[in-house]
Amino acid sequence: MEEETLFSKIVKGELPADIVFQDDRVTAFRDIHPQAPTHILIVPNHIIATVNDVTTEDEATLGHMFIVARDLAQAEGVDQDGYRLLVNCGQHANQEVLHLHMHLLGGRPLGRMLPASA
Ligand code: DGP
Repeated sequence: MEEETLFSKIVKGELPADIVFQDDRVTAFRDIHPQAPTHILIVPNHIIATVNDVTTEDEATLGHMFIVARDLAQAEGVDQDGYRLLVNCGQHANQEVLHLHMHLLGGRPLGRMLPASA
């Protein structure tokens, strides 16, 4: 059996979180260290460690994450001004939690995606 993650425990209700959406495929909850007025994490309910571990069987769930992100952006009132969807993968991206997650960030100008230096 797949090893539990912080986020799989949140999905199952075994750890507390401010859950803003949940269905049979994905769960969305507020980031514990928000970096913007809206900072929500959208995770697949089943554990996919990183983008490197995605399979074709995950396609529908990953697509669904974008639908949920769109709806949450609207619900949060950030859809018109714009927002950022971000997925970190691995060490160089500072992925902290090995359970694939999409960050939804908005509510203020977010600046450039990365500093200008390559
Ligand atoms: P990343 O660097 O992409 O792996 O981002 C992990 C995010 O997860 C980070 O912004 C902080 C957030 N986070 C870590 N632990 C918890 C937790 O227990 N609860 C919640 N709500 N967020 C967490």
